Amino acid sequence: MTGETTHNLRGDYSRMRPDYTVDQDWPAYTPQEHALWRRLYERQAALVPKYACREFIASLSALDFGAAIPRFDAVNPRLAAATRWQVVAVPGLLPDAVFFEHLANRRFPVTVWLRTPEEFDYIVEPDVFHDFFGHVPLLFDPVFADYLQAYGRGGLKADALGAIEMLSRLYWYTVEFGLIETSEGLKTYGAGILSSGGELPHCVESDEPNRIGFDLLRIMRTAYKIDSFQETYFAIRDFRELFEATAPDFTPHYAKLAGLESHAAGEVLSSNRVLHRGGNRQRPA
Ligand code: HBI
Ligand code: FE
Repeated sequence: MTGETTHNLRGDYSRMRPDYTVDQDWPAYTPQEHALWRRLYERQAALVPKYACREFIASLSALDFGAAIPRFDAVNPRLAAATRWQVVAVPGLLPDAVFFEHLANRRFPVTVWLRTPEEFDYIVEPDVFHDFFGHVPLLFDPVFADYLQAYGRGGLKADALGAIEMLSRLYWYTVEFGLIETSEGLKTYGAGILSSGGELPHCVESDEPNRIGFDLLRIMRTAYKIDSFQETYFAIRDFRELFEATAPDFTPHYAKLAGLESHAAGEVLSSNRVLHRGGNRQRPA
């Protein structure tokens, strides 16, 4: 998740347009890639009914894209009709400002390449499976869709204020790894979880991680791990809470947070609304 350079990234950035978009070139996917997509999809679709929020489940079954890598131009008319969002094809991770500019204009960048079979269980950079399976279904929810656009606008502003890190944490702990409290128990709406075979059960069933009520400033002060399951998850009550908490201008928040030390990823504070305190963690003697 870095903006400045693209050279160690895996995609082909040589043929993109100035806004980093490319053509999906759907005919170029191989039968092996479509077969790998089906395997990835089947595993996740089997887990989703138990662990995903109902908005995700409803979209996923309506979209029905399990048979092959989806064509972005086939989903776009439906997405436009539902929430006026669009999917655009990109080579991979984008510089922060480019990413935010797309979100602010209701365009979600989806990586075109698919992981290798060796990366079935785990991949570092987002690929088409993570981006499409994890992110696209919730773009059909009107409140979540508005949140993501507001996030993009906030990102452009944060860029100018030197506050990208705080905003990246918000993205991480909501869009990628967020939980939601429902009458049927804790579920997830985070794309990083929804596209992961291991983290989907782990996030709500494991004793190990902390699960804490959503708290905007607390999240913006909290470091995160990119190479392991999360040590702490934050739960919203609904997408409205998320949208409303993040609607005001963050400028005063950034000023307040600037002088403060970060919280470690696994820390629990007395001010937190603790839903579950993680166990099995090594504690200092
Ligand atoms: N680019 N394609 C893509 N996908 C992301 O999720 C992404 C990105 N660039 C930057 C980025 N995420 C992070 O900085 C977020 O915190 C905003
Ligand atoms: Fe993602």
